[in-house]
Amino acid sequence: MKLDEVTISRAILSEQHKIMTEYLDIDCAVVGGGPSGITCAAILAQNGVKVALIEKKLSIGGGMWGGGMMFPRIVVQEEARRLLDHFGIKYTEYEKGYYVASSVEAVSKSLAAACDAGAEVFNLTTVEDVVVKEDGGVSGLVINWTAVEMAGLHIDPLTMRTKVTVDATGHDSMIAHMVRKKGGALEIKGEGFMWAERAETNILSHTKEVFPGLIVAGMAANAVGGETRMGPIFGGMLLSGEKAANMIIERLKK
Ligand code: 48H
Ligand code: FE2
Repeated sequence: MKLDEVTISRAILSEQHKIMTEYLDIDCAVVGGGPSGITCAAILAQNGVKVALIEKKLSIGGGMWGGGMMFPRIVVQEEARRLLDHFGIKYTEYEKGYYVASSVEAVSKSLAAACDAGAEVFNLTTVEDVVVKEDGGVSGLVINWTAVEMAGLHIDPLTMRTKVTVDATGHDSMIAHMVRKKGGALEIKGEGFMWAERAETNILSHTKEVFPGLIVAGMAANAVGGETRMGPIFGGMLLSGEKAANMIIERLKK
């Protein structure tokens, strides 16, 4: 077949324009494409929720790619093994209840599941603010190209409307900080020292709506909740993403 460069360009622009326009109004935005955000977006999409996974970096995966200290392996405990199975991620049992998986496979397969189910991924996109109107809850996100932020250019953003937003931005809990900075009634307690068992035990109780329309998941949940960190055990991230998704599915049914 004959190839035309301009047709290639037009195909990209036309398709992405269609998708972006369609996704300006969605059920749920998951901000942050780390393990908790991917899991959340995958389960939402698998349940028919119109969900955008927004990631500021080029690649999705957040802190999971690097495993523990760049050894590309993650540990997942018994309680979360079913989520490895759910995504078809292979693992070996190191000791009773300690499962070891490839971090690269874990990112790839969970992300593939999210894409297969219809989650739309917006990478290279930074959430720089939230929309809060008279009802007092988060009802939208203010987005811009990450490249604009990196270049320090003063270019105004665009906005998308959401019924619910998930802050899955990891240690920095960026969305919660934005809400608080602008006077939202939201307490951010800050992340504690390393204590894996405590962090993994309590993460689900911190995975909750912390401000109307805003649910925190993954490391952001522990950072907002004043909880400890856990190092390269990822069961809590997967379970937290799943819990956030289930809360949203229930809410959208009402
Ligand atoms: C768009 C943004 C923005 C923004 C940030 O850090 P993550 O992997 O997050 P989690 O919570 O799913 O997983 C945490 C895990 O990776 C980890 O660090 C663990 C378990 N640590 C334990 C320990 O002891 O250290 O991913 C968050 C993602 C990243 O990819 C960011 O680039 C992205 O969010 N992000 N995306 N707009 N404003 N801010
Ligand atoms: Fe971390």
